[in-house]
Amino acid sequence: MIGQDHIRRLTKVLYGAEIKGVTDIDLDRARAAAPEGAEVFDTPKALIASDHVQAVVICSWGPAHEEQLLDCIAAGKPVFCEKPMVTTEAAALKVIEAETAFGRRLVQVGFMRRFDGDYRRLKRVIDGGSLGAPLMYHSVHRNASVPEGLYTSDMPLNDTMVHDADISRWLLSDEVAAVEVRLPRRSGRGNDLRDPTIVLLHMTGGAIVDVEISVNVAYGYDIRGEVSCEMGIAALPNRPATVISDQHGIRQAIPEDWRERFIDAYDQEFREWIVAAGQGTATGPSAWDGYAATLVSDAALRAVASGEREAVAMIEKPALYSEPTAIAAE
Ligand code: ISE
Repeated sequence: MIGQDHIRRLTKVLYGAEIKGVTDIDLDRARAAAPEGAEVFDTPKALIASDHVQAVVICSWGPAHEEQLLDCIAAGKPVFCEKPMVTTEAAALKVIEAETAFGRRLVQVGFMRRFDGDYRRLKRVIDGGSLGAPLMYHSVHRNASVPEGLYTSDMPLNDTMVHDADISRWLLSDEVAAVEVRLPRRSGRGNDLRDPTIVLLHMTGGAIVDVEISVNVAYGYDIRGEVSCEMGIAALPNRPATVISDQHGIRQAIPEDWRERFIDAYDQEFREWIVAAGQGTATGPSAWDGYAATLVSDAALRAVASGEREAVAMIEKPALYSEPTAIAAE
């Protein structure tokens, strides 16, 4: 789904990229999705190795990312990788080791919320300090539905909560120290997934984040966020949508899914990626951010099994991820 949306974005919306090749585990879908003139490759390896391919966008499912990312890094090609970057700590460490050995940032992870205007303004208010230090962040992340059969029981935490893990670290400028998970009784709406879920993130600095993950709410895609600080509250606004008043009351439309809610964020994310990739590097959320978010998902999955608070232990941050990547002005 997201691969097709990014093809549309790169061919019809943004300037500066050309799609030279496409591949998919289902080659018929690759053929159907490939824009005119793009080669359909049999395997990701063949696509990554092609001399016609300067940079790569990975939109396969999470467990396939490790090998594809390592191939891109070995080829020295900038790579945009959809979330989750990988699904295990061991895989995340391999990506970090490969990139640090290469010596230049190549990987950008698809945490598109960081490019959303509302989240950027929220962060500016928190960083500005006028409200004092953040104490709590309430994050609500609700999906109308997820593809039946394609969405496995670890995915609400690996694929969905991973956004909240990343945005919490970014908004609060802090790392996650420990994770707890609480599950209410199962919804009667006939879904095998553990859904909804409450995840508590204990940040290193003492702030606490609560995240509601729901992937089956039916009514739409509902993203909310509110940060309680020492001297006030900063919250994401409701989406601007026409307010309808009629005999049913006063209401506003809700986005159908993430493509609609984050359309501008995805566009901006790729605008910035195209510039960096054109210069042989990457900016935006890094492999370090992908690693950190993977550790949080891993800890959450352990917390489901144990019912306990599970600690998150990070390696020391390599210097490659401490400084912003230098990009020449276009
Ligand atoms: C889904 O898995 C995604 O990939 C989207 O980026 C996210 O916004 C959505 O809420 C997830 O469930």
